[in-house]
Amino acid sequence: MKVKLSTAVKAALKKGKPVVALESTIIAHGMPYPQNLEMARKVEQIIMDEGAVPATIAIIDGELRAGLSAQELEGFAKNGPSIMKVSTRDIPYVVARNITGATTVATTMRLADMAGISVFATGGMGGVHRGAERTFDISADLSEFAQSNVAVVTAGAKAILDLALTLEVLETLGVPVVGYGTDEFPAFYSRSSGHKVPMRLDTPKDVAKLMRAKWLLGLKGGVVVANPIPAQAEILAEEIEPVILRALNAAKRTNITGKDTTPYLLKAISDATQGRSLSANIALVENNARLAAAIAIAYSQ
Ligand code: PSU
Ligand code: MN
Repeated sequence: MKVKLSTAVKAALKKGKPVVALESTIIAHGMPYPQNLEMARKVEQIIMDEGAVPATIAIIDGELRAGLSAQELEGFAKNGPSIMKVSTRDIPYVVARNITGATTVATTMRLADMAGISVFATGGMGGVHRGAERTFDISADLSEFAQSNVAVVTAGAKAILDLALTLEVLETLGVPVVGYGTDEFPAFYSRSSGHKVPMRLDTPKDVAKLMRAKWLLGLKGGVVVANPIPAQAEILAEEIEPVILRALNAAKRTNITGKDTTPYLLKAISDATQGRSLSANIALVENNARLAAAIAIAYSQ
């Protein structure tokens, strides 16, 4: 089975031109309408302005897709949470039953790899949830980094997670975690987390070199490119942490588990900050798209 490519994505890949994959779960489950649609359009525009081709990835009527039409993008934004959130374990079910699904970071990485797309921009990757020693809630995004040969530009990992444990699991899985212009692992809404990254690079060209080195060595799997949120959009950790703790408590009280956890927390935090966390989230996705395009361009040269 192949990923069906849009005309633009197909032409770019054929000529070895830079392509940047984008996920659809962030549209359907990560943000409310209409901000999600504005974000999805803007991010595609940023990638085109930088000189690369955007490839938003999704599954439509059971068909694996890279590169959506304007109408399809709008459908994901408008139908939001009523669309299935598809992690890697769900792919066979969705395909076999011709279902339409939004792809998480894990699933988007897998389909990007299948399509031959090496760079992907998201907001913040999934990771080890706080309290995972009880719940075992560890995002499939992490295991996918051991599988799919894709560099993912992410604003660290979401601050709702346990960042120390997330970094430990990435180390175990053999995944390079690159601080882009930083020595610290960024914490999604905040630029710093207090956790050091194992390596730092400062230019798209150097990231492209690391990607090439990894895959030429036959080292399977992805690369985390941890790109801090722009300073003017950040919410300081001490300010957002109490809000996160309240959201985590509310999730526990209402028995939110499994794949509902991340969308629930993002919404609760956005409600509690009157949308300030949503603005921060949008700013960091745009920032990641810009860097991903530059890396894709460097990698294609
Ligand atoms: N980044 C964001 N918003 C999001 C996500 C990432 O800024 O909503 C999504 C991605 O699709 C990621 C998912 O894969 O959150 C993580 O979900 P889980 O913790 O259930 O694996
Ligand atoms: Mn989970």
